Formats: sequence, structure tokens, C-alpha cells
Amino acid sequence: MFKTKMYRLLTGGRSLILAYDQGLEHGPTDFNLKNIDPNYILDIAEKGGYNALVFQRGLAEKYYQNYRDKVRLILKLNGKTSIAKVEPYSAQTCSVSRAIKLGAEAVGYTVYVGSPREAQIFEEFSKIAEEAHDHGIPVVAWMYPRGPFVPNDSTTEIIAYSARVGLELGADIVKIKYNNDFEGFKWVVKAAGKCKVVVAGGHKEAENELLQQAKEIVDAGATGMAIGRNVWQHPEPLKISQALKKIIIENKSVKEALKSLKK
Ligand code: FBP
Repeated sequence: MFKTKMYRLLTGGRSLILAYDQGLEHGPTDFNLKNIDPNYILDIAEKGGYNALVFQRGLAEKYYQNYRDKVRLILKLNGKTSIAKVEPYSAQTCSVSRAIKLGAEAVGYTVYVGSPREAQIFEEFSKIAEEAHDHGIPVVAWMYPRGPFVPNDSTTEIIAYSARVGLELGADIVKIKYNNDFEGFKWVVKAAGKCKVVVAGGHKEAENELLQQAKEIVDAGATGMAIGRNVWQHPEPLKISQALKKIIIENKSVKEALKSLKK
């Protein structure tokens, strides 16, 4: 079962995942009148042919159930708001068994590497990884270095370390940020070993920059992207999805992907 689920998260070894947990992580400040509605996002995930969509449990319960046959779900098992300025720790909000009942193909969890609460985070994550794997469910780990002991979360060294921690702790896919160091990112991917590497999108940026970033990360050996704002804040989410797929899934050039945007 694990192999089938892992296989379905990929297309020819690559993956494009739509992330929509920002309502909890950042608040509605990321949204407009369209993308505040989870149905809008489900429609993008379905029509855009995403490998999977990331939801927290509340959205999975209230919006996802009619889409079980149309969109694959990665259920995020922990979360936090951006309000409390405390030591980085994202509490567990859903169990693995509940995620499976809700139709999850995989589960997700944020590990704040280097946080003063790292020991607690590791303990929680290890239990989740064990339970998920016992049930044949892949684990996607958001590996984000953060906290007072991490003066810079964008160095290649700390990103590579975070990717490695994901591998060591039993993640199947690590979701990390790209720091635009193309050569360094090859090392990051090596550090992740048999773990697949997907890159987060970040704040909305220019289309050519986003597509260039997508090209660099797959050329460096990453599996793809798990991206949110750059897609559902885009005026034409299906077009930008198509352009990303051209690069990530079809191995096309940035030029060809940009051309598909103009059509
Ligand atoms: P984006 O592509 O919109 O950046 O989403 C990626 C993501 O990892 C989300 O899944 C998550 O909500 C958010 O970024 C958290 O980012 P941060 O902790 O840096 O605010």
C-alpha cells in the first residue's frame, strides 16, 4: 500500500503539490475574495492536475469529502498561527488515524529544526512517522530551520542539515525552501538521500522568477514543488499551474513554460 500511495504522489518521479494551510499559518491576510474559499482551491487542485493538495483537518472535514475521488489529500497534522511570538513549535492538531478516515493519501508535519523545543518536536514527529508507516501512509515533513539558535535559515548548510534531519527521522518527502544557490542545492538533495525533495513557493513573485526557480530545483535533482500563494494568488491559477507542470513534470525550458502562459 505504501508504494502505491507514494507512487501516486509522483508523476514520472516528479511531483507538484498544492499547499493550502496558510489560513492557519498566516491568517486570512494571504487571501482575497476568491481564494479565501477552499472550494476555489479544490477546483484548482483538480483541474490543474496536482499530485496532491495540503489541507488541515477542518478543511478536510468540511470541504474535501466530495473530492475524495478527484483530488489526493495530504493532511497536515500540526500547525500554529503567526500571532504568538514564542519558541517555534507547531502542535499536533490531528491524528494519523483521523487523517486516514478523512481520506488522506499522506500526512504532513512541520519540524522546526534547531528550535529550543526540538526534542518535543522530534518525539511527536517520530510517533507520527511510525504510525503512518504502520498504516502504509507516506510522511511529508516541512523541514524549516527556525528559532533563536538559527540566525539565518537560508544558508545552504542549514537547509542541507534540515533535509538530512528529515531523512534521519523517517520522512518520505521533505519540503524545504530554496535559497537560489543552484550548486549548493545539489548538495541539499544529496543530503536528503532517498527522501524526495519538494520546494515551498514563498511570497508571490514574478512569473519568470518562479519558473526559473522551478527549473533550477529540478535540475539540481529535486522532485518538485509544494506551492501555495504563487498559484492561488495568481490571477490565472490554472495557467501558472500548467507552466509549472511544463517544467517540473515535462522537463521543458523556462522559455517554453512562459510561452504556455501567454496562450
Ligand atoms: P507557500 O508556497 O505559499 O509559501 O506555502 C508553503 C508553506 O510551506 C505552507 O505550506 C505553509 O503554510 C507556509 O509555507 C509556512 O511558511 P512560513 O512558516 O515560512 O510562514
